Amino acid sequence: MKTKITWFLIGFVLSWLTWSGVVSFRLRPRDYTQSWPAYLQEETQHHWIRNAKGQRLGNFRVFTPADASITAIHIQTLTADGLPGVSIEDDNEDGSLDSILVADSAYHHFSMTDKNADGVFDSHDYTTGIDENSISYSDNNMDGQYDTRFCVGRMLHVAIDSQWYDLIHKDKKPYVDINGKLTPVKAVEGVWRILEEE
Ligand SMILES: [Ca+2]
Ligand SMILES: [Ca+2]
Repeated sequence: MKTKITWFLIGFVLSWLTWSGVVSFRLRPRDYTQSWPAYLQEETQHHWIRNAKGQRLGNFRVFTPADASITAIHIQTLTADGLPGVSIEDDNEDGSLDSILVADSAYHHFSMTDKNADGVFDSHDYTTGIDENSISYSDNNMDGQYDTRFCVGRMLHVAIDSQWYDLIHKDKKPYVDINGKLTPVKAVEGVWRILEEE
């Protein structure tokens, strides 16, 4: 989960903020990462933006993959950092759009994901920004209750019965501390529960 959220943050940065370097537009497909720092270019080896079509449409910049088999669109406003804006992608590469990310000019961003392409969202995330104090919250079953929260460089917190706990790993197994007692827990489709004694 930590990795997932870290990559969510990184993905946002890659997908979005670095596009602030994209200030000129050509209709022919091109690699929009060319003006990015080298480390970011390496991180985006397989991202469709490396071969994308960009165009200004009205008050927006619009990017789409040059490869028609890839399903994605990225819409920015005409500000230096492209925010506010919207990104819609096929994260699991099954041919269906399944991830919508909306970001505002203060770097708050919401994303919603339809993991099984049935047209119904399965999870959503809210991230408070991109600085080191930012927190990402995830509701992994769309019941209106966040199930995990993550601060960059800190522990993953999990919600059990509406109470937040630090997720502790011991002998490669997950636990939470409840009233001083190390209590085993498990995640079922991203929702954390106390592991019942067997
Ligand atoms: Ca779904
Ligand atoms: Ca939930």
